[in-house]
Amino acid sequence: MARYAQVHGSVALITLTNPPVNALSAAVRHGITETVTRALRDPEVKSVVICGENGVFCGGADIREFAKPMGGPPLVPMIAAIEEGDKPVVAAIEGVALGGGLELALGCHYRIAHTKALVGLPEVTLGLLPAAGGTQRLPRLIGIAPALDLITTGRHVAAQQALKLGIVDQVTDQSTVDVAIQFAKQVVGQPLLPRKLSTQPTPCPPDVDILLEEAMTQVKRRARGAIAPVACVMAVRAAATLPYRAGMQKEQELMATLFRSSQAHALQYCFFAQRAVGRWKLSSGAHSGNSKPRPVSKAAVIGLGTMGRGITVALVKAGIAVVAVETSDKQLQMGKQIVSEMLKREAQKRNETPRLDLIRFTTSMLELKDSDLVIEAVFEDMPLKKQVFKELSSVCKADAFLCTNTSGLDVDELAAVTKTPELVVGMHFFAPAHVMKLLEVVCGSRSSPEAVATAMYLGKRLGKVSVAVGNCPGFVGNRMLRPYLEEANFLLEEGATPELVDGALEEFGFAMGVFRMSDLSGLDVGWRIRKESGLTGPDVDPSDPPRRRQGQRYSPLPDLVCEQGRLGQKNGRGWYLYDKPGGRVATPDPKIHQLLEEYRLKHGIRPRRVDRQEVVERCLFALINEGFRILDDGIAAGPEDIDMIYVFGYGWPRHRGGPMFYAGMVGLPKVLERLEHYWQAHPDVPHLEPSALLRRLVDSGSPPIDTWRDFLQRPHSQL
Ligand code: 3H9
Repeated sequence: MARYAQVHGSVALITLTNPPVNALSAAVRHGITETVTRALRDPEVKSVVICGENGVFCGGADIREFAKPMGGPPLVPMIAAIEEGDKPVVAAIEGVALGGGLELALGCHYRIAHTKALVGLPEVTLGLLPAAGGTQRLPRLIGIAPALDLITTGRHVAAQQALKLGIVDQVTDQSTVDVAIQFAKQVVGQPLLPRKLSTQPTPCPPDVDILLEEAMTQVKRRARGAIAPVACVMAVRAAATLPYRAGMQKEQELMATLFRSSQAHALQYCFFAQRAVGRWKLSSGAHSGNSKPRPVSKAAVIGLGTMGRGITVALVKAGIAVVAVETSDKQLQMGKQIVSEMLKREAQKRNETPRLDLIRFTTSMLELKDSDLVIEAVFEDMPLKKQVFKELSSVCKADAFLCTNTSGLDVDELAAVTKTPELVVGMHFFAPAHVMKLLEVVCGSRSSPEAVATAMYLGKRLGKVSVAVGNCPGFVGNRMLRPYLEEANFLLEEGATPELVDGALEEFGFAMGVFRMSDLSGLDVGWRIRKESGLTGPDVDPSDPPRRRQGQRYSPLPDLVCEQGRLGQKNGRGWYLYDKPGGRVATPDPKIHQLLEEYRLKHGIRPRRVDRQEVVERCLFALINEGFRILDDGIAAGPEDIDMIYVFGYGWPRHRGGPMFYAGMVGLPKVLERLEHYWQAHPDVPHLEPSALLRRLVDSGSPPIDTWRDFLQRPHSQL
């Protein structure tokens, strides 16, 4: 796990060997301890170089070992032994030096990095802090402010930037190991004490207390309830105010608390779930391992509305040529102007030239004849989409993939109007499509494994977390959103206000509560869908009472709000009042409170006090319950898929792991009991009826989430 070699007579070369990222497993730590001891003892060895196999220095502690009892030598004394030794040790950093990997490098006396290397302390993203001396050595090396930035955000820093910050001593585009070996020979005999970071004072500006206080305020505001960023600031404060040993003591204490926290478990679950969703599997037996994607060098986007523009920008950013189609010259010019501005802004951020040359804007569908893959992003209207797909089927080459960016319409119905239904697949992007990380890849009943593989791979190229889902109304994300929104409306009827509901959900960790989110998306979107489904408007069954539709409870409140011309942020009035049309500053609106009071009076509802716990339980347990149904229906392969959809597409707080993980944390019996309770109180709300899968899991003793797949009964799997 750590290879030892003696090179050029006097340099010991220690190579970490634990593919793919040389994580510091017990065996690797054992290997390092043994080889370093050997190098320090060998009189022939004058200096040491530590590097990693296969062009990767080290990805940090082995996260898979966190769930097991600790074995092997601990990191802190291992790194201390390297630093305390009397021979210079040089870290040769290729690929990445992250977390414990960078902490190991900070314990070395010198650091040489390859130009393409990345360094960072991402522990905070796993609910932890750098607890192998990172919070104490990094501030001593680069100062409090930059160390706070790196440790509290966990961001990766490219080699040149690391050089500027003083994290590395030299950057090379040659063989890093060769350069490090030469360097190691040259520094023999030079004083080592100034290179031992633990012996150095932390450089502190005179206003360090203010700096730390401001950092704490900022971190708390951004953290949305996550505890690790707060602990990171406390640990850096210790580096600024305490001697090294006492600082290390504080680092250990804080780590012990974090390590046991449910947030750390949730964030580590997310780390693995994010990677697991890439390994998709269909009930036909096709999976990511046996289905090859086809290359996409030329794509097309139909429709340059909000979604089409974002998708075009995402494709161009990935270096893919795009034909962008609109129906009229006017629409085309408008789309072209906005896309160009978006691309310029994006390029400016990255200090690059905008690749406008990659896009061909046209009103002619005939220009699609050599596109490898087309993404339709027209208005969410089935007859219109069908017409587009018919046309695509006749103008595109026979093997072109035809994708629809629908947020919930039937992919099979669209596929049925084409000559190649096996090449039709859904690609559900989230707005803004060039920013949001989630892509739902909707597998129709006739989508070929190659079509699914290509859409999944394209998503990866666009930097998305792609999740394969089955075809049903709303797919996974929007299907689960429906009970969530409905419960929020029912709570308003019963006595809550938009700000109470949003406050509870934001306190839970959502970036935005349900009503602020609806205002942002535009209230007319849902209104149109409700009209089309006969829930409101002229098609409503006249025998339905006002608060009942299609045999179940219905709240017409969102329709009333729209009828008053309140469409959300875009016209400055929705569930809240905004500073201006398109403005973002939301204030509670007395007119909404009045509307609620009149509504309750009209319908004879006596308002009652709704507390925050009820908001969280009613909204989130209803959403989770639908998640269990989705699993049983075979619309999502496993709970990880649902969780990643919610974390990356719907603002679910990552430190709570996603809805299904959260259900496990709360305890499935409790979720079941609360759903039973609310269903009894509201028997006309079918989504509160506990799902069969939830009951089966509870009956089976509430097994851990990684075994839930064994309990799925999927006679009609859609995947
Ligand atoms: C830490 O260091 C605590 C310390 O302060 C000490 C405290 C005492 N462990 O992402 P990829 C696996 S905490 C175990 O697809 P890429 C990963 O699961 C750690 N496994 O590749 C995947 O497995 P699979 C701080 C790990 O090239 C495979 O490697 N470090 C680890 O896109 C490939 O990964 C971090 O937070 C690990 N540390 O990205 C860094 N890292 O094939 C976490 C990766 O079975 N890692 N795996 O799905 C990363 O950010 C990325 O993996 C990295 C490579 C950038 C390294």
